Amino acid sequence: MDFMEIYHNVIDGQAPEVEAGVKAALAAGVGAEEILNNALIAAMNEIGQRFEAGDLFVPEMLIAARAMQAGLKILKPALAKAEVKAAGKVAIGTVKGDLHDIGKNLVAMMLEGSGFEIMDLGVDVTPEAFVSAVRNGAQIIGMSALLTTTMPSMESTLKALREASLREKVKVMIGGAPVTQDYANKIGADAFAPDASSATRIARQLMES
Ligand code: B1M
Repeated sequence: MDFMEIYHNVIDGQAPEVEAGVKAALAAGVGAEEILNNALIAAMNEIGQRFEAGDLFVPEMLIAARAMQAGLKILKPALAKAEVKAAGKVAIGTVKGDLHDIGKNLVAMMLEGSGFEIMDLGVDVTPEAFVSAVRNGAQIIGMSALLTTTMPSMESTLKALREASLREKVKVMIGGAPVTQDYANKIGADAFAPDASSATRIARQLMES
């Protein structure tokens, strides 16, 4: 399968064409994860590199992101082959000050697909909102950050959980492009996941630990 057409349509921000391309690829029997990795995520990586090089700016990045989201919407049912039994309750959000939600949505989608109940807290989520989610039954907190400047909010959330005496009641998983295992160790999170499929595997392990 040649993914270049979908790839270029994401970069050019052509949402209807991306939607049509993803539908056609699925109809031709191409796997959803293959489309995701080789067309959608690959295109966003290219966008990131061009942005860094100063070849494009925020508006172009935003329309490319919208085009990617349009493709993701079509992939969702194929990625989320829901299992019957709820594997656990996960409250997921992008941390305070950070508006990037594509990776967070992808992780939520994959978790949902592997049987987790998802409380999607959205973007720009304060430590207090994560704390409330634990009071409302979340067994795992999933925090996403795409900016080095917003990563410290993960540590603030852990502090808020300790101050509310809830830290022992919940597992905390973190992720996002600038986040690392070292950072997770440093701030005392229970786990780091580098991508959406490992997030699913790790969330299951956290429920068993
Ligand atoms: Co932004 N942006 N952006 N941006 N943006 C980055 C992150 C950047 C790396 C681009 C660059 O310079 N190369 C850079 C950050 C630099 C840094 O801090 N180190 C950057 C910047 C600087 C900014 C602004 C400050 C730009 C400005 O205004 N001057 C601004 C900040 C706004 C804010 O948040 N307050 C900004 C704005 C935006 C847009 C709004 C235009 C748009 C976001 C639209 C949206 O999300 N709805 C945007 C985009 C699209 C990007 C890039 C191009 C793509 C991000 C993306 O969606 N990737 C990005 C460059 C890049 O990362 N290549 C960039 C695809 C996605 C599937 O990957 O999110 O990494 P990712 O998620 C992965 C894993 O990380 C992991 O699983 C996912 C799937 O495998 N994962 C988890 C993510 N969360 C997880 C949670 C988990 C586990 C795993 O557990 C809970």
